Amino acid sequence: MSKKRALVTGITGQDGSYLAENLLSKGYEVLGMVRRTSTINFDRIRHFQNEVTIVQGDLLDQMSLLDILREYRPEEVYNLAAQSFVPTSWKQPVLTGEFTALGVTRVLEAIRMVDAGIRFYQASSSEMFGRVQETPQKETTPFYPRSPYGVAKVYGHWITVNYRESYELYACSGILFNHESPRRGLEFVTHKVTYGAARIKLGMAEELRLGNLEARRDWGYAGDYVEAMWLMLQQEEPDDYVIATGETHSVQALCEAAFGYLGLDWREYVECDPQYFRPAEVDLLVGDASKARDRLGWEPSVRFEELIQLMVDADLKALQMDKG
Ligand code: NAP
Ligand code: F7E
Repeated sequence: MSKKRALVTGITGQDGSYLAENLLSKGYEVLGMVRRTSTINFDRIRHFQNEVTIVQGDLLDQMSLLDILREYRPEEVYNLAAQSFVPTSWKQPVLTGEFTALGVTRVLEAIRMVDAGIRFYQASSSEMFGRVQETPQKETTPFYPRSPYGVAKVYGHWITVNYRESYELYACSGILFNHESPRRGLEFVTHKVTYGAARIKLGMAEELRLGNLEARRDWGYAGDYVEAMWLMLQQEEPDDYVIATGETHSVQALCEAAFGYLGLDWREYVECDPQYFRPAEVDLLVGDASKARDRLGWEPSVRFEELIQLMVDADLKALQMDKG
């Protein structure tokens, strides 16, 4: 039997790297879309780079997406590429809209034109709930985004639903709450804290400057969340699902967990810095993933404390290796 073929946009990102590994372990042939950069940024995929086919394309470039689908004819497309950092979306709102919103339409148009049988996953986000209209948030909770990123993701979600309803595409929107790992970008708060605490522990830094310590998030493990993406594309009917742990913790609790694990008191090292506060904040997110549990059989396997500890351990190890 021939292998199933999947295209992953954003393969060089956190989720793309875990999803590609996950698909390879299931026997898939994996195509990874990368955009042109002057220096190759394959840090997250280097260890399995030879097992995937790298194809060049960009969410800004419709022809490149059409060409990839025409040439490789994947059965599944996972659209993970985006401008994903919320603060940058205020600095570059138009570019964020081009990548994170219109980019989704470009992928869907390419699917519609090349093969409407291709199954499509869209990386939607809990940031769409923004100023939350109910708690916990589930698939039916109304959206109220609070950043240009959140607004762009609402567009991406609805265009996915619209193409499903207009053209009968098998298109799913996965509404994923924050998920983290040692491969998370260092600018996101979990990794900023675990890396910062590890540097302080090793005597490489003296303080850590953060923004709003009161914001609360539902943090899960990226490795668990990519399995949910795959499960969504294996059902009889396409649908939308919230993926979350159902627990919420503040940024302060994150500091307590990371510094505490290293035997440090976070209050001695963390400074609040106004530059990290946002023009509009998402104060509280906590998801209800019971639909995913009931229909996909999906459950998170890593809880908050364990997640933070595995990230601290990975940062300590990497920093010690750097030190020689
Ligand atoms: P990430 O680490 O920031 O990765 C983003 C990926 O998108 C990178 O591979 C990046 O390529 C690529 N990309 C950006 N612009 C592109 C363009 N114009 N054309 C082609 N590729 C482009 O993000 P992540 O954490 O893995 O998240 C994956 C997806 O899930 C994103 O859509 C994000 O918005 C969404 N999401 C994430 C979370 C979360 O908690 N992680 C939660 C909900 C939704 P370069 O390496 O070249 O920059
Ligand atoms: O912020 C607060 C900040 O940048 C979390 C993306 O993957 O998840 C991510 O978006 C919270 C916010 O993630 C700092 O104000 C305090 O309330 O780690 P973050 P995010 O904005 O929730 C969603 C689901 C996505 O879809 C996005 O793509 O932490 N915070 N101090 C800080 N945040 C940062 N980054 N840096 C600080 O110093």
